[in-house]
Parts: sequence; C-alpha cells; structure tokens
Amino acid sequence: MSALHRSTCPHDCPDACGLLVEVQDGRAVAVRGDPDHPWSKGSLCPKVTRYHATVHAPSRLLTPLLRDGPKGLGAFRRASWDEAIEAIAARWRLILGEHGAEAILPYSYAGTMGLVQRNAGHAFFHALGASRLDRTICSPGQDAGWKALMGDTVAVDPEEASESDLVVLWGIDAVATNIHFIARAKAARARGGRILLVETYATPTAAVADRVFLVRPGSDGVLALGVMHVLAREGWVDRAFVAAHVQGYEDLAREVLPEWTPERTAEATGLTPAEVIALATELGRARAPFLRVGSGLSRYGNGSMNVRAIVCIPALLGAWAKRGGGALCSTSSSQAFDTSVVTREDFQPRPTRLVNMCRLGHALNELDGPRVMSLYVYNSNPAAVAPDQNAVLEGLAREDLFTVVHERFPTDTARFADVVLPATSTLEHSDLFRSYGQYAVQRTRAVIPPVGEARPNWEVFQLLARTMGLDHPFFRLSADDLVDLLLAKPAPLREGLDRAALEQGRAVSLRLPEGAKTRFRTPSGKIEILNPRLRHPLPRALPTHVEASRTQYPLRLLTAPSLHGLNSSFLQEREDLRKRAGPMVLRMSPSDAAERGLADGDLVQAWNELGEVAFTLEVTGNVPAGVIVAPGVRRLDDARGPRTVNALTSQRLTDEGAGSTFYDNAVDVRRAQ
Ligand SMILES: Nc1nc2c(c(=O)[nH]1)N[C@H]1C(S)=C(S)[C@@H](COP(=O)(O)OP(=O)(O)OC[C@H]3O[C@@H](n4cnc5c(=O)[nH]c(N)nc54)[C@H](O)[C@@H]3O)O[C@H]1N2
Ligand SMILES: Nc1nc2c(c(=O)[nH]1)N[C@H]1C(S)=C(S)[C@@H](COP(=O)(O)OP(=O)(O)OC[C@H]3O[C@@H](n4cnc5c(=O)[nH]c(N)nc54)[C@H](O)[C@@H]3O)O[C@H]1N2
Ligand code: SF4
Ligand SMILES: [Mo]
Repeated sequence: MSALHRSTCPHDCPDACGLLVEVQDGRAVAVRGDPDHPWSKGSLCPKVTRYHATVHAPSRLLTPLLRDGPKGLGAFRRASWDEAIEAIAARWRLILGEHGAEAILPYSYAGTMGLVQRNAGHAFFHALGASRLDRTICSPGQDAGWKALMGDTVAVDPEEASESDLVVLWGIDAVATNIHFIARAKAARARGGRILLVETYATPTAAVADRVFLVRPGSDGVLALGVMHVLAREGWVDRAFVAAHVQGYEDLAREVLPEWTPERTAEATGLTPAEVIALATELGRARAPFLRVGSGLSRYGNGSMNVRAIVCIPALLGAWAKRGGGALCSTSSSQAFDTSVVTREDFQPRPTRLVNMCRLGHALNELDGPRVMSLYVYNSNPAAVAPDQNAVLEGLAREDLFTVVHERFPTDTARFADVVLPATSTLEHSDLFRSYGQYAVQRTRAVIPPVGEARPNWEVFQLLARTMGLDHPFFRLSADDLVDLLLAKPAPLREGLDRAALEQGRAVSLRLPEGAKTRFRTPSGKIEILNPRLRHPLPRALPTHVEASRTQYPLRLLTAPSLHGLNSSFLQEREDLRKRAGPMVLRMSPSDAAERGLADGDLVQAWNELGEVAFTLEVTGNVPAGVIVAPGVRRLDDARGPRTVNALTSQRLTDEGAGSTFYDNAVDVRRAQ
C-alpha cells in the first residue's frame, strides 16, 4: 500500500515548491510536484523530481561517528548517540572552563529553509553564551541596497510579473535558480510583453530572453546610472509619481546623472552606447516594467551600490503605481513570522561576540580573545561553500579545534569533524516554510520515519541542552510546539490566512495588504533615492559610482550556480546529477584561450594570490573575453587537484551589509603542469 503526503522542497531556493511524496513501507518511493501549490503548480526542477533518491541515497549518514584517525582524512568509527553527545559535552565543559563560552562558534546556513530546523541552534548557543554567527554568506549586500531606498516596504508579489509588458532579468540565471519565475515571464510574453536579460555571460537563461545585454562584472550600478541619464534626457521620468513618492530625484539628476552619458557608461560597462540607449528606451517606453534583480551582482565590493542604483529605475518610471510594474529582489514573507520566538536572543547572558561567516578562515586561524576552540556545523558545508578555501581548510585541520558536524551526507566539512551526527531530511521532521521568492507558506510534518538513526536539528539541541544542564522549559517544547508558537504570534501579513488549509498541510498564499506596493515604509514615507541616514559622507547619500575591487590579474572569475546542483547540495550526494554536471569545468572565450595557447578539454590551473584550482577547460562563445566561469560548488573528490572553486574567492566584504563577494574575483589561467 502506498500513500501520498504533502511536503515542501526545503532547499535554499526562491521557489519553495510544493511536493507530493509517495510513501511505501516507510520509504519515499516517488516525488512529484503538488498541483495545488499556488506558485509551483505541480512542477519541480530537475534536481528534485527524483528527491527520494536524495533522501535514500546510499551515502546517507546513518549513525553518529567519532574520529578514528588523523584529522581531515575522514576516518571514523561508529558510535551511539549517548556516546557522541557525551563526547561533545565533555569537551565543551573543558573549553568552558579554560577559554569561556565564546570559544565555541556555531556555523549554519540554509541546508533547510524551514523556520524551526534552520534556526534550531540559536536558543541553545545563546543560552550557552557562545559566539554568535553573522549569517552573511548569501545576500546582505543586496538587502542593504534595497533597504537604502525602500526601507521595509512590502516587496511586490512576483505573480504580478505576468502582467508586465517588459520583464527584465537583471543578474539572475532564473532558468537555473528561479525556474517558476520564468513561467511568469513567459506568461507576460504570451500577452505581448518582452523579456530582457542583463548578464555577464550567456547563461541558460539567455535562451529565453528576447535581448541580452552582457556587462563587465560589477558594473551594473554604472549601467543603471547611464540608463537613468537617458530616461531624464528623453523625458521618460514620471514627474507626477516622482513628485508624490520619491525623495531626492532632483539631487540625483543634478549631481550624479549628468556625467553618465551613454558613451561614458559604455566605456565603464563594456556595452556600446547604442546598447545603453536601447535598454533605456525599452524601459522608458514600457507601460509597466518589472525588474527581477538577482543577488549575483551584489556579491562584489560595490555590490550594495549596484542594487541601490538599479532599484532607482522603477521609481523614476513610476512603475510601482502600475499593475505589473516594480522591482523584486526578494519577497518580504519573513515579515509574516517573528522568528525570535525560536531564536531567543533573550537567552544570552550578554550580547556575545559576532563572527562574520564569510570570514570563517580568519575566525579559525586568527581570531583571538578567546581563540575559537570548537566549531559546531549544521545546515551548511563551509569546507566547500565558504570563501577562501585554503584558509578554511587550514583552520579545520587545526589539531586543537574540536569540530562537530551534523549532516545528512559525508561532506567535505564532515571529513574534518571530531564528531559527526546524522541529520534527518525534511521528509523526516516537522517544520514551517515561507519563501524568499514568492508568498506561499506551508506547514510540514514527517512523512517517513528517520532514515537510520538520523535526528532533526531541534532534537539534537534538546539533547545537548539537557546534557549541558540548560534546563529552561523552552528546551522541552517539540518542533510542532515551536511551529505553533510561530503561528500564534499575529502579524499583519498573515491576516486572513487560511489556517485550516495550513493545518491540512497545504501551501497557502499570504495576502498582501491593499495598496502595499505604493505604501513606502521608509522614515519619509517616500522612496529614498536621497537617503540622509547612510553613514557615508556625501555623495553616498545618493546612489553613485563605486568601483568593484580590482587586482593585478587579467580575467574576472564568475563562480556561478550550477543547473544541476544547489551550492554544494545535490552534486555531493547524487551520482546521476554529478554525471549530468560532468567534470569541474572552467568556461573561457576562444580569444582568451588562444592568447594562452589553450584548447578545449585541456587541464588548466586558475590562480591568484589566494590559491590555485585545476579545471577542465571548456572553450565557448557564450563567455565574453576577459570573463571566465566556474559553475557549481563541487566536492573535493571531484576535483582534478586538491582544491575546489572557493580556493580562488576572498573573505572581502561588500560595501554595505558585510556580505560575501563571491563574484568579485580576478585570476589568471595557465596549462596545468
Ligand atoms: N540550480 C541552482 N539553483 C540555486 C542555487 C544553485 O546553486 N543552483 N543557489 C541558490 C541560492 S543559495 C541562491 S542565493 C539563489 C541565487 O539566486 P540569485 O543570486 O538571485 O541568482 P543567480 O541566478 O545565482 O544569479 C547569479 C547570476 O548573476 C550573474 N552575475 C554575476 N555578476 C554579475 C554582474 O556583475 N552583473 C550582472 N548583470 N550579472 C552578474 C551570474 O553570471 C549569474 O548568472 O539561487 C538558489 N538556487
Ligand atoms: N563559489 C561559490 N560559492 C558559493 C556560492 C556561489 O555562488 N559560488 N553561493 C553562496 C551562497 S548564495 C550560499 S547561500 C552558500 C550556501 O551554502 P550552504 O548553506 O552551506 O549550502 P549547501 O552547500 O546546500 O549545504 C547545506 C548542507 O546542509 C545539509 N542539510 C540539509 N538539511 C539539513 C538538516 O535538516 N539538518 C542538518 N544538520 N543539515 C542539513 C545538507 O546536507 C548540505 O550539506 O554558499 C555560498 N557559496
Ligand atoms: S530546488 Fe527550487 S525549483 Fe527545485 S524543487 Fe526545490 S524549490 Fe523547486
Ligand atoms: Mo544563497
């Protein structure tokens, strides 16, 4: 007998698709899209159509493991949960006595997006008084750019894009990373609209665009200023909207825009002046342009400013006042839940040290007062995904560092652990989901029993709390209780939500308040092109040109997402997807290859001041000269050399938001010896 159960795809993806899981004898045997899901409507991306193969992958971790050999070799012996938890507690007690609680550092990100299991460790580490992690690896630069103008304005519903007459995919490879948005863009085209793409190379998404603009990496801020120069010059600015809803347009027009002529913009972006004018003309003439802004262009030294400049465009055009118009960086569904009921900042004895996760290498090797003596990793694979891999691996290899990794799979990080704990997947525990790319929410419950002896994050922190003597009644609540707490706290965005459907496990859409799109939640009540609160001296109160970082190397390296994986997930555990992704490739233009005497299929080394990484070269006309592309985050076992792509990325942070700069890299390439 088999039964069908609803669930959510838990991955760090803006779509948060609804799943229907077929269960037979306690095993997931098939997965398909939930046709009743308001956003994904029954379809899934190719990574998840066989999700049961991930859940029951032969490489799943089934029991706790204790290190049984030199650090980093991945040699372990099996252990019981009692033994593993006691080993952690014993070591932590010593560390607390000798170094204090701040010598313990949690490291987690978004292995699951569920609000309970994603945030499961916060209360525990707060109560312990451990160092706190600043979770900056993804897109705080983008958030800062958006917030500079828009404050806490509720983001536009992406469904509206299908009513736009011009959808601009700006720095987003949506065919790989936001596939259900593509359906909305295509719906707009079916009604006579157009799709434009602003990118650095011809991604898979280029095939669905009507026109593609390829810019020099990190130059989108300038492009936006150049576009606005033309909008102002041609009289395409919506004067009435600007007068009513925008602060500082006149300042921008007077102090910044004049210098960004199409010619100067072309020089800075690598486009032609005619292309700059063409992009501005399409935008200026559109009835209701919709800009879907990716976070790639924010992962630069000037990343926040790039976003800030782009988000000015719909303000000048009055797009916010038109059905189908606006700009979307990420949805505001986080405002639907107050996660502090789970994260419990109030448990901290005092505000403890905050460590930026993009600087893990620095934290493990250089941070003092106290030195980091224990790292607890869950929901993340920093040995692969964190920047400056050489520094991260050097830190993880420290003999005196006690590392615990709670994981579903034997990742590159788990290899360096002293204790490995097996984790459940979303099909095996309770949670609550919202999305950063659409407005559905869903409550999920286990649809199969835990695989092996795997345990959910929350249960492990309950065990650790008990063993470490943290006896607050909060730690005795179940994951379902925590979901109930999240749902009990009222929030305006959840008004009128169909609770009965939610309790049945269905995905339910949040209803945005009437007129939310033009209710600008900033101190002035207007879109703040001029933001007097930004700490920088003028002219940063206005969007302006900021250089991306530069180094002495000639090629810009884009560490782009892979179609077949999601950060390091999928490509580490699924043989079928690994095969589809092929070897670890580096894509290069024919002219750059010829200049270096390199040919398609060659084994090459990309190198800079941080490290060197071996790739199989793929020579392709999809990549412009001066740019190279390394898709996906692979596992060390797949590498032709001893390192993967993040040995070339740096711990530098964005201009605002202290975010990652994964795309801001300069390297050179030579034939491997
Ligand atoms: N298949 C797949 N899906 C994923 C992921 C994945 O790894 N694989 N990752 C997930 C995660 S964690 C996230 S945060 C989201 C990411 O989603 P987003 O960051 O919103 O979008 P991406 O599609 O990753 O955007 C990166 C794109 O930006 C381009 N880009 C880089 N620099 C510039 C620039 O200077 N200018 C312009 N115009 N474009 C630039 C890159 O070439 C790349 O195609 O996707 C999620 N979904
Ligand atoms: N070169 C390069 N590097 C990048 C990026 C890039 O574009 N280029 N993108 C960056 C971005 S945007 C992000 S967000 C980060 C993301 O980096 P991570 O958040 O580390 O993402 P994943 O690689 O998917 O690793 C998540 C891990 O969590 C585990 N996991 C899943 N569910 C659970 C659970 O319930 N419990 C526990 N304990 N573990 C679980 C999975 O098995 C997986 O190994 O990577 C960044 N790194
Ligand atoms: S990874 Fe994204 S697109 Fe694929 S099934 Fe999950 S939520 Fe949907
Ligand atoms: Mo991300």
